[in-house]
Amino acid sequence: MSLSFQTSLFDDPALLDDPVLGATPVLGPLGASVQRIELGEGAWLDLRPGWVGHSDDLFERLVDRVPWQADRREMYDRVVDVPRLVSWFGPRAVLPDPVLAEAQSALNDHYRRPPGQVFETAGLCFYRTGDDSIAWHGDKVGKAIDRDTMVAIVSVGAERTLAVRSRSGGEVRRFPLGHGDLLVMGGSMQRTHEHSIAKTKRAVGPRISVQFRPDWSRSA
Ligand SMILES: O=C(O)CCC(=O)C(=O)O
Repeated sequence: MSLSFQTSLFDDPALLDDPVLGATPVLGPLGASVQRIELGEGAWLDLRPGWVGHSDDLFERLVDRVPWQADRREMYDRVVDVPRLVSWFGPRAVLPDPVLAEAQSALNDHYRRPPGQVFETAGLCFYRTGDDSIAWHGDKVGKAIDRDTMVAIVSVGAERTLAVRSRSGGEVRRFPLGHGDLLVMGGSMQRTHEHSIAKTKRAVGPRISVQFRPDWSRSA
């Protein structure tokens, strides 16, 4: 599959090193380049723009290599279709590009995850057009809803906006994500806040989001 989108300003075409696979995606450092945003109620976000270099090449690889499936999600008492494609890689699964395994390991090192909270699954979502979206929700899998946890999102392809709001009301904050950006949701975020990717009528290109999570089904 080949899709066109505006390439990242961080991806230097002169560095393309394989006519088929393109340049090898690479990770930048974390450390001081990560910006913490406190959201209140114990929730926080970390942002690291452009963490993955050659992210457009990673996007193309994931489009081709990942076994994409239609998404369905429990909403109240029903299971409904969600407009986007998904693929899930459980603990010890071989991830669809080596840079994703490097990213998972770098995140575990940077955040020093305790037992039961180590990033070990990867959920991939493919937003093909501005019609693909995910409604307001907090991640509530397994037993993690009653404790602090972390979800790390790497975005490649075109920019889409992740919106965040407190469950108790107040302002909606918007974070444009794409082209190799990293966003990490932490603290109480999945209990006290919700997030979404809204549909847009703007002519946006396709985006893939990679979400690293603990294996919440095994969290003690
Ligand atoms: O697309 C994203 O980056 C967010 C996806 C998300 O919130 C989810 O799948 O639960």
